[in-house]
Amino acid sequence: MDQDDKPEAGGIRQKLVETKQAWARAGRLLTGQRATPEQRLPPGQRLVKDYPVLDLGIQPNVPEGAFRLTLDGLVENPVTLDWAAFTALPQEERFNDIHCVTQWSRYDNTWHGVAVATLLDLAKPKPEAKFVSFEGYDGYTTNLTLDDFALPENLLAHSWEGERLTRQHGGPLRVIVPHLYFWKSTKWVKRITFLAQNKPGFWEVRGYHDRGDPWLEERYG
Ligand SMILES: Nc1nc2c(c(=O)[nH]1)N[C@H]1C(S)=C(S)[C@@H](COP(=O)(O)O)O[C@H]1N2
Ligand SMILES: [Mo]
Repeated sequence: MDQDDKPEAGGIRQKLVETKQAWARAGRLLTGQRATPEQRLPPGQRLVKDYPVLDLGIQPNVPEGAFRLTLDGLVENPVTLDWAAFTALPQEERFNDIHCVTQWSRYDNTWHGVAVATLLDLAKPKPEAKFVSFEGYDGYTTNLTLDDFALPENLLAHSWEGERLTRQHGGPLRVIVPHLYFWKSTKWVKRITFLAQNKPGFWEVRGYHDRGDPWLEERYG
């Protein structure tokens, strides 16, 4: 493994960030095709059987006992849930495909966790809330519209294929938003903030698309 590709103690993988920013500038991987979700593999994607790990190289250790998830911003009922409170919420299963903007797609993933609808019922976003900002324990951020977040297939997942999520894949808890590129699915999720204005996140301010629909090839923008 190239030295520069290794996680650096206390620092993000700067080379990976620079490479991905350069891809955005160059429009790398764009095929110019458009497809609908009925075509299972989005344009420019390559199917993998393994489950790659993608992050900035900081994989925070968040024991369940130290875990807190905060829902705040424009909500009637701001809440911070500890692990017991989170896992006491109704548990659901989702089955879907995931698509990373670096070109890999993985079919048939089974997740367990809490549906976004359950969290929205709890926090109760105000009518002014139109956007959502996510923060991970590694400092990563991303953004969605509230409409994209509220879709029924989305989950806050603690398990994949019947096992607790590993630390590498975002355990103890990560967001799963399967209809958008996987950078929109925050690992080690810590805070979900409801906003009136859009707040672009880590990759969105580095040349990546604000929405990231794989079937429209919304890689960069
Ligand atoms: N907190 C956090 N979440 C993150 C990232 C990250 O660096 N930090 N990387 C994103 C990217 S680019 C991808 S493709 C997926 C990768 O998830 P995986 O490692 O489980 O494959 O996580 C997304 N969520
Ligand atoms: Mo990614």
